[in-house]
Amino acid sequence: MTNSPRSTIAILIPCYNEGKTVAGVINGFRLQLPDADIYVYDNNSTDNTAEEARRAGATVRSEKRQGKGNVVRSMFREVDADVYVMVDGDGTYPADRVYELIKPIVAGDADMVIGSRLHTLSDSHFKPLNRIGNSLFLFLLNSIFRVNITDLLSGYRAFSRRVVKSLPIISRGFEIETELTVKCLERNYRVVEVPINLSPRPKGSKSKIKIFRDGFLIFNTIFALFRDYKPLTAFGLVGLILVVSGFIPGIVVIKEFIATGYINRIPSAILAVGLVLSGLLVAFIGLVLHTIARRFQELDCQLQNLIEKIHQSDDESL
Ligand SMILES: Nc1nc2c(ncn2[C@@H]2O[C@H](COP(=O)(O)OP(=O)(O)O)[C@@H](O)[C@H]2O)c(=O)[nH]1
Ligand SMILES: [Mg+2]
Repeated sequence: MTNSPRSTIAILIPCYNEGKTVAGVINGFRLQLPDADIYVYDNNSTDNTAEEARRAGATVRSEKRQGKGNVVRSMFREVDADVYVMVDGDGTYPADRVYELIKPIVAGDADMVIGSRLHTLSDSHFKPLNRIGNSLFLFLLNSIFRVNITDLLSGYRAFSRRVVKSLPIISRGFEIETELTVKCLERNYRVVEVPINLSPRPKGSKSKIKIFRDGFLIFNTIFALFRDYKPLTAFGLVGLILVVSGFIPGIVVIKEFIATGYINRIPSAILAVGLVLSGLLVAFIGLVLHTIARRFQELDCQLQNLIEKIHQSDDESL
């Protein structure tokens, strides 16, 4: 590995009741990266996750606010390293692919590397419902944000310090992966995917995803990000639908007016005007939000440059 002597690596494992598998995950990563710092963030587990993790030699911290997003936020804030790897504590992700994951980050070629379970080169054990859900979200994401990601929800990722320390994340639960992906792409961070194979969870170990509740939250996150990051498209689309639906009663009224010179269908006329005006208003709001979002993007960019300059001058003065 082309790791510089100063590159420190942190393995972050968010855990909720993973007592059966967490030690295996820690040992797997220790074998691959003996010098890495391994952190397990225990989230009010009711089993022996914390003891198992401690016994396997990981640094165990506890996070009281339930939810993977809450845990990831605390991890990102508290842990200091140059390269970060995040992985599930359920033993489904292959530790021996970690080199492939961190290679682009260490080489400075990427800011986030996603271990993709759905890559054409992957051979993953997926439950059919999860596979369908994932493809549906991917289709939405790829069409809204015009990106080309093959796995939106993978929990096996590597990050540069820049992403970990500067990406503002607000998700509390399993929407975290969606948020990380979209925000990295929107900030123009370099996102790379590496194929990995997903193994099934061992018997007796349970997935924490609740398909409908978490599916709804992920949907919600995609739409919230759509609204916030692409307001002109989001509001423009709603505006267009309203204007077009205004034409349906409108055309009847216009035809009648052309034929008779009178407007007898007053309710239709009011409805048409109402729909067209609200459509225009919504589109106009989209335009205003778009301008504001652009200005914020510029500000964000300047802020990033400033932070980098400060870091550079800090490094030079050391
Ligand atoms: N800290 C924390 N970790 C969680 C929580 N829910 C799930 N996790 C962990 O997040 C990872 C992913 O969850 P998992 O159930 O494996 O989701 P799946 O991989 O999509 O089936 C696992 O390591 C879980 O232990 C939670 O509320 N808090
Ligand atoms: Mg998992």
